[in-house]
Amino acid sequence: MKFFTIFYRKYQKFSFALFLILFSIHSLKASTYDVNNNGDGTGSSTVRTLRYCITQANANPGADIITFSGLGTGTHTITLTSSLPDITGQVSIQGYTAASAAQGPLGPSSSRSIRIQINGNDITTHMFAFVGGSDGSSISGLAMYNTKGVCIFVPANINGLHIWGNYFGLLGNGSVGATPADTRLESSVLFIGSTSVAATISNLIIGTNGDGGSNGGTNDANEGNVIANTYRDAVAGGSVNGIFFYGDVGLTLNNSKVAGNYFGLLPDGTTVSPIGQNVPVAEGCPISFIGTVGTNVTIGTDANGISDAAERNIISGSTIYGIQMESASGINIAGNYIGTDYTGTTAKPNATRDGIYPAINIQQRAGLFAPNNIVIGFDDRIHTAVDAPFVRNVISGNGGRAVAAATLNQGPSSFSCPPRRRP
Ligand SMILES: [Ca+2]
Ligand SMILES: [Ca+2]
Ligand SMILES: [Ca+2]
Repeated sequence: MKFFTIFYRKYQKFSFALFLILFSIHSLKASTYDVNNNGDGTGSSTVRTLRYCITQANANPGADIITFSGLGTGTHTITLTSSLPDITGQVSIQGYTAASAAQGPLGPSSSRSIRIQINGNDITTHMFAFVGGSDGSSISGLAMYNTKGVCIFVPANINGLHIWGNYFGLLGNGSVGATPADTRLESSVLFIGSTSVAATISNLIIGTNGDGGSNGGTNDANEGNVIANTYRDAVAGGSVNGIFFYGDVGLTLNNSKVAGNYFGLLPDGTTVSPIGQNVPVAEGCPISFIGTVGTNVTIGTDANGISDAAERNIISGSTIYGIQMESASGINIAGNYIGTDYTGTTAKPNATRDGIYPAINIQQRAGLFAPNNIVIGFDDRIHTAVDAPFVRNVISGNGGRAVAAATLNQGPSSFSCPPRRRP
């Protein structure tokens, strides 16, 4: 009898411990919030707007998932009335869960179908913001357009954000619509960094993450974003870049990459929808760095033997630079097509405005020095001879020179330095 009493007590303790473990696992279990209403109201547990689902995910401890299956078949437009709530916890926003949506690679035979459209409705603030606490989040399968504010704002110290398989400046069907002015983006599209405090951002992946197989299969080829159809309004001013790494007050960027995206082209990889068009002064390019201190930052391929071709960015159709680096360091630019279509053989020029801008511009801003340490193509410190065919950029067909490096106040130079403007 004594034996059984001891056994029972032990078991009781064990079962209580098990209960505590299970309880704590349950309380941190990822919850899924399924959008079933395309309005922009506060919503409720039965009228689940995107705004409601973000609020719920923020309030629920631990990682969560936001899906869109409750909207049913077809294409659904969520028209914003203001910025969505800041994202303060880990969340995976999964546009491809919409009933009629399909992932697909970019290029002329793309089978991609995006069915969730976020119409910015010309709001002048950001659509999404991933702020402190949102580490490890992702956002995919959305078409964001028609805004005077930033589409995705990343102003805080975060570790881990994957932005993949989205269209920016386009409808879900990959077009600019019948009236391109109704879909265009009039602010920098992805704004990485803060305008008020120094930020450290790590493991930011824009496009293909090059893992070969996460996100439900070997879908690196499906993870590229398209950023096109930007426009700088002469009155509103500001810099209208595709991706703006903004470190005017300090931006440290670690282990991050921009890979597998199209800039300035539609998803067919051929049709130009320019970045920075119609500008009275030069402002706006596909990728722009200011004051960014990078470590292991890659634009293009890492040449590690996994998905290296899928990691190529195509950077074309910019009215000025393709890539601008102003006081930036620690950046490898490898394996991209800059100034061509998806084949790398037909010109789709950058520097179309007046032909004096180089495709890649490197310069220092007075008072904001960064030791450049920028590699364009092959570097025997990080690549082997076998990598050479993959890390080679094609920089061709542009209106201006391929690469220029200069200090801001060094002159005379044959290219102009754009005036500094606030975002
Ligand atoms: Ca949460
Ligand atoms: Ca992947
Ligand atoms: Ca790779």
